[in-house]
Amino acid sequence: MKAITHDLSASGKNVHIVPLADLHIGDSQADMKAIQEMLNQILALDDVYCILGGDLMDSAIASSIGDTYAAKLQPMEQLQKCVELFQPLADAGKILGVLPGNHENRIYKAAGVDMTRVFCDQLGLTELYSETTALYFLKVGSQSRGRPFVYTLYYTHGSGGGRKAGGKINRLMDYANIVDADIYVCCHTHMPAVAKMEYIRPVPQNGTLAHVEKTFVNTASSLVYGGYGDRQGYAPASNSYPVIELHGEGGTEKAVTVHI
Ligand SMILES: [Mn+2]
Repeated sequence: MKAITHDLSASGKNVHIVPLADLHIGDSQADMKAIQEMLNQILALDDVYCILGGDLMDSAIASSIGDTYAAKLQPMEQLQKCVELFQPLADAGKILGVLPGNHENRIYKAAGVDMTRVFCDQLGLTELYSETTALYFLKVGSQSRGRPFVYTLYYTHGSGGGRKAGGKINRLMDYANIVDADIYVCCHTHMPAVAKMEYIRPVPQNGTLAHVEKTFVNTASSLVYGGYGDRQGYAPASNSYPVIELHGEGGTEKAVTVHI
């Protein structure tokens, strides 16, 4: 787990984070038009950022379960396409972090080449790359006394969860056993969802109990139904990516709103 700090408080406004993952670029079912539109929006809007959570490149290789022959782009072309798509966002400081997914890891396992690391090196994002998971400290907006709010966001590509919605939510909320954070984001399950819980955090400085809220977010995929998922009997998945809004405008209480 890599700790990364970003100061996003310059505007004094609320900040929006789009957890992008599971684009599966190269797969014949990846919705390239929708991906381009999403990236254009992130680029065009102030105080909107993204974090890249893996499976950007489908990386179907000879030894993997995906359909290598139906792929629209081969692994090298997938890397080039990703660099081309994300270059403007990287240049504009819109990418807060990058993680690999199990799909890119197929190439690492087969050949020892970390495609996500190569992607980051090409975009000048090496410092923002974690080969496992990440915990982001995000400074946002301005409290009533002038200091920024600081949100903690744990981000993982994720694994497991099974096929059922309940199993995916159980897996997501289990990440609270690993680290204390305001927000937990998991990718991989292709099921956009949000859940909240309250948590009691003792404050040793004054002997009180702080009731804090934890927000759990599952992000989406860009795959339209057909191909591998159809053949394997997977249910069609929504392509609506959640947007996480971090309150930054006044008061002293942190607040997280998730729009799906
Ligand atoms: Mn995955």
